[in-house]
Amino acid sequence: MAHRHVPAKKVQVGIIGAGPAGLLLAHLLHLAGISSVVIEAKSRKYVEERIRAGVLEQGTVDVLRETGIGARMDREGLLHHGTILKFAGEARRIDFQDLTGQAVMVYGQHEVVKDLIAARLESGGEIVFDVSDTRIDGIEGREPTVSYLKDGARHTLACDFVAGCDGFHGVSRAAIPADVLRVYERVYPFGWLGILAKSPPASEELIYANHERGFALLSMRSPEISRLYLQCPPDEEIANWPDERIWEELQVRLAGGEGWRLEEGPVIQKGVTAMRSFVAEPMRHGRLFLAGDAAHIVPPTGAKGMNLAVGDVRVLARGLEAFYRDGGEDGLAAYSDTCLRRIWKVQRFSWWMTQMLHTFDDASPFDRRRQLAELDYLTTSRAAATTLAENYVGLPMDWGPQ
Ligand code: FAS
Ligand code: PHB
Repeated sequence: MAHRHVPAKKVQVGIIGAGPAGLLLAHLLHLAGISSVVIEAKSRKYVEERIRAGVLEQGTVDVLRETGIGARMDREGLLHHGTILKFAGEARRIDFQDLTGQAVMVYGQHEVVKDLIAARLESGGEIVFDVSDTRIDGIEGREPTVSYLKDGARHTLACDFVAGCDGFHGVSRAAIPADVLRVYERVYPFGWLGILAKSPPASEELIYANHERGFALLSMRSPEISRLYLQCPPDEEIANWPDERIWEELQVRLAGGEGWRLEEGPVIQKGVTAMRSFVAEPMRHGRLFLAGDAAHIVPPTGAKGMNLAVGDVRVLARGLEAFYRDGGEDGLAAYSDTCLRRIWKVQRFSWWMTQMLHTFDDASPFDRRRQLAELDYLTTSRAAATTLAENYVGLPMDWGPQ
């Protein structure tokens, strides 16, 4: 069906995706006086209610505060100075503050998204929700375009640059020629069943549990709302898990044998997330830059997905700022390599946390005892605990050449 074409709109950066990556990039560019338009396939309500990540590392907290987006996070977020590992009937704490002098903030990704959308709209930013048939053209030239359908018409953004912030299932990654793109992937033999429940978290800090029946995680969104996960088969049907069964399994796996109990409550959201490690290289092709889940996925065990997306766009915003300020292209030229140095270190950490905390059907008795010995070593050696802590609170930013 032919659609009416709306005359192209000139914008410096066309951003695809209103997740943390796209929204933060638009905000950072605005502060630098660089124009952008964000286009988003879903509705505003959908993206603001989509429950995903929960832990902000120090660098993410810093950039939100430094750019005027941190007020509600500081009011409503929960500052955590450590985390608890439960295994072999024991509970042992990793003290981030003592080991690194830093902490993490527990504040839902959907809350960050709400704050970023509000800030963009308040400062006159343009976010086009409910678009379809997004297309990217001309990225190997100097005048790429992004076009999309909205209200029965095809709209076109004439850009200098395109930021592909459209997540794992977006269209941006496919715009890089197949003979240029390299993909690295590991798919795990399990997933996470996650619930959001109206029940006070039974611990002030997160609990990561390695139990013989499988991994479990106690997290939270507020003093009234718990966020809990348990390891399940990767293709698990949520229908197999009535609330009673979920709570019963969580009680066993998180109690760690010490008789400790969760306070149960109404489950207000539940779902199964598959788990993979994924990296697409390079993250730039011509005038297209990939950022966030469009370029990489980590298993959520290390609480890194959103934080990596934030790191990408901080580097990209700096490179674009230098380009528009004095024509410098070093930052943009190094963007992919700069981000990938951090991404691969975070991939390692996320894989390491996942292999250490989950049960594997093909694990031998030796593997099982070795896994428990690693947790014992990690929680009795300051050097070993420091490696977990420094990765969990976030490695120092690597800005690359400026
Ligand atoms: P996002 O996927 O957040 O945003 C991309 C946006 O692009 C979406 O809004 C999408 O609708 C839009 N889009 C896609 N195609 C488009 C198109 N063609 N045109 C226009 N718009 C398009 N991370 C953690 O750290 N901890 C967790 O517990 C955790 N849980 C997760 C659970 C699930 C189910 C998923 C999928 C991810 C989870 N993550 C978690 C990772 C998650 O937080 C991501 O890392 C984070 O959302 C990355 O942000 P973005 O790169 O902005 O991508
Ligand atoms: C969450 O609160 O959703 C969360 C916290 C830590 C993780 C993963 C998810 O490692």
